[in-house]
Amino acid sequence: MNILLIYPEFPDTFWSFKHALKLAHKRASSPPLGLLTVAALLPNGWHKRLLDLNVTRLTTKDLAWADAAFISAMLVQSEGARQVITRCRQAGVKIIAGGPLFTSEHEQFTEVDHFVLNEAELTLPPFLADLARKQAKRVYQTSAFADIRKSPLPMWDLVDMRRYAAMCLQYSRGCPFHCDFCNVTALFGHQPRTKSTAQVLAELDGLYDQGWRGSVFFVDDNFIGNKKHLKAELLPALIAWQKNRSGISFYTEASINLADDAQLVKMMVESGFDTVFIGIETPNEASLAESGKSQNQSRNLVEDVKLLQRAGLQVQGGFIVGFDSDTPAIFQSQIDFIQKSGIVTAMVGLLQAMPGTRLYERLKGENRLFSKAAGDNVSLATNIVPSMNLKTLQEGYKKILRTIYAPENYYRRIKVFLQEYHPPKVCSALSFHYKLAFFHAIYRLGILGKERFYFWKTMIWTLCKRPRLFPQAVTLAIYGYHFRIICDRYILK
Ligand code: B12
Repeated sequence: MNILLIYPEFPDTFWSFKHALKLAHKRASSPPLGLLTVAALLPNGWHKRLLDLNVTRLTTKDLAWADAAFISAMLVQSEGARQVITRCRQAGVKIIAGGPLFTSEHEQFTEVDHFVLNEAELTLPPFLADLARKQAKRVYQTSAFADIRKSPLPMWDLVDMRRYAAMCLQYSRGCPFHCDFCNVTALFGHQPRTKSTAQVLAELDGLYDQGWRGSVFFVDDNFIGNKKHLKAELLPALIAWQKNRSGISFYTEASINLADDAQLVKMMVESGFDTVFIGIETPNEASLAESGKSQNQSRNLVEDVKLLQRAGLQVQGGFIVGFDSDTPAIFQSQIDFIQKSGIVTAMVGLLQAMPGTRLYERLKGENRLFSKAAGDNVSLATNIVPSMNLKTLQEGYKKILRTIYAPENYYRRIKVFLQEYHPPKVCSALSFHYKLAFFHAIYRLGILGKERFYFWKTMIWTLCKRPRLFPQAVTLAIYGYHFRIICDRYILK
């Protein structure tokens, strides 16, 4: 069997980082780990090729070679997925689809031959067994969660690593918290499931031995979901792993209670973590209470962020407006919070209700859902009827984006962050691509850009006051360039 593993193209969104990546001559942020895992679950004798359409094209020759296409996508890739499906269909290639998009709405894709939904560790083996007997059904799904200690090593040899900004690795699935708008527990469970330390090290060795140097994204829903296991096993092993290696740093997602555990933070930094994405959501206590985000309540969130920055972790933050408890005062409070915290990469979204969440059920009961959730959370779209007037909400949202991504405020945040930040000892190597990005940044931001005054002011300040942090300052300036393009082209137009 000749198999294509196809990942459709992402649209131009906040999260695609396309404009920033272009400056570094990279095509995408990271490869599709789901498909690499699926590849490893397919029979050894099959010939497999990965086509991530964010870094390469799907040609007629590819389709002529293939017997079947395994497609994976998120909701945000719906349009790209439809195009791929049509082309496979026209070329007579059998289509097998799985991953988050199809798991949430497979009924919409009538041209797909087989849906292998939920976690492939559970649903792919019965599909393959039926296929071998020529009795494959149309849909395979399950409500059970896989034991990821049995997940295979992703097939890294299918990836052209040079095209990506980071590699990825998954240590755990699931989250112990129960925020009412978040679909993680519905998708992956309340009880975090972890891989063994040996598995994680084998995955890292695989990446390292294949020549990867740079950032590795632990794509966990909440990396600190099982703190005990982390502190006793994984982190000590990562610290030891780093001792004989260089050039690898880590990045992950975690909840704010990370700030309560100094030992955990110290161990994470020692093992090479330099960035963490945290769902801050809102400085409005009433909205935190309303959404069940108990881990963020009754604490000084700005201080928590600063504590992490001082310890060596850059904090990226997710923010939401549009909770029932939000009044129009929320827009300025969010701006003030973001500016004060020095969270440079602040992803602000309108509240949306995803199927499977408590929020979705509540609003459905109150007749306040008017369409399905858009796949992209940084946009003017929402599928809920907010308690605040929708126009007021959207205008307030625009005000937040306009303010926090305006060069003056964005570069001010870089400074606030760099003043606080203590860089960790373990760092990513400054690659050729980084140096290339640096020269492009000088040209695009420092010469052509309207922001050039703030750019140079920040760079000169950094060189004088925090010279070691110069690479971070340049990288953040490049991210800002991407965010501004997305805001101007799609959100604030
Ligand atoms: C890493 C990640 C990203 C990376 C993307 C990296 C990449 N190359 O794709 C980044 C940071 C860019 C990203 C961005 C976004 N993401 Co994201 N992301 C994730 C995250 C945390 C991990 C994905 C991953 O690699 N998992 C590990 C692999 C092994 O699991 P998997 O991909 O699910 O694959 C398994 C199964 O799904 C299945 N499977 C997958 N594909 C296929 C294909 C076939 C044929 C078969 C048989 C099976 C199969 O088998 C695999 C093994 O079990 C997930 C949450 C999660 N826990 O999965 C969210 C998640 C995928 N993201 C999500 C969303 C919504 C987004 C954003 C829109 C931002 C947002 N929060 O709104 C943006 C959109 C991207 C864009 N460019 O605009 C949602 C998707 C929901 C949906 N139904 O589409 C998820 C599920 C998070 C959530 N809480 O809902 N994301």
